[in-house]
Amino acid sequence: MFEIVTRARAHTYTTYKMFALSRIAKRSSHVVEHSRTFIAATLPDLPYAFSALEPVLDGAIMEIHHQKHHKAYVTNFNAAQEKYAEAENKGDYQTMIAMQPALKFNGGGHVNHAMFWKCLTAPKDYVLPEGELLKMIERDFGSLSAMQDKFTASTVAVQGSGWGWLGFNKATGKLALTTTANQDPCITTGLTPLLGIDVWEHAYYLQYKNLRPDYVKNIWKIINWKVRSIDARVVPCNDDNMRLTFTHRKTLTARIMILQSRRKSAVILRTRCKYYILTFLANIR
Ligand code: MN3
Repeated sequence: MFEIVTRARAHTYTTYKMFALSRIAKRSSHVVEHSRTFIAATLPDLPYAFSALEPVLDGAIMEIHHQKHHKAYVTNFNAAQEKYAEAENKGDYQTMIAMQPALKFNGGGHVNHAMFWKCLTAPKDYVLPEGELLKMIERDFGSLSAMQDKFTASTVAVQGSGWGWLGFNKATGKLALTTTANQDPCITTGLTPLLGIDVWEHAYYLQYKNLRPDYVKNIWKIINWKVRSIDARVVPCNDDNMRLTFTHRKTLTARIMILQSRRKSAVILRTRCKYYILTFLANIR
């Protein structure tokens, strides 16, 4: 899904299939030269045909939304990343700071849409949420329909362009609803996103015109609850997956280290006991 573009001072480009951000420093006699790499975003394929979501969402909307809008966010995000990398390479802090809005807007546009496509499914494949997620929805909102009503009301009320979200609050262990303006990702509110609905006019206007409430009410018929599970709380269907997997790995490593140190302590204790017993036996002889 990603490829890394490495920009070196010599203006040579090399592409690696890697998943990590890295920095290589080369020393010469007078200068420290940095080659900055960044993860170039790529437009993901839709997991269904453009027309698969009809009659809730027209194929024409899906095609333009994915091929034009999402693609533009990807292109502009990569251009911003490259410009940022160049500025960082030169220690040009003014430009680095000035690039933040472009990174947030276009990067947000990319991650939000990449998640949005996965949140939808063909009407024929629709199934209700179940298991741990349903239990959490019922615990935190009373019922699925109560959550949907609250979500619809807050999302329809977004002023201008933005997104409605169902997220998980790691601090409280509860689900929560929120909205964001423009392309601000859900994570900027402190919630881990589980479900996002795009209420930019480009997402519905061709079909629903000015009737945003009808669009949001109808979209519940094509929400893909199948990918939600207990894991949805910690593994949302977006690019956070890698970071969270890394967190899991770190936790696992920490647990192994504790176990190893306990085992080591036990061995030391056994050795010491043996030593004391032998010393004691030697003394009484
Ligand atoms: Mn959109």
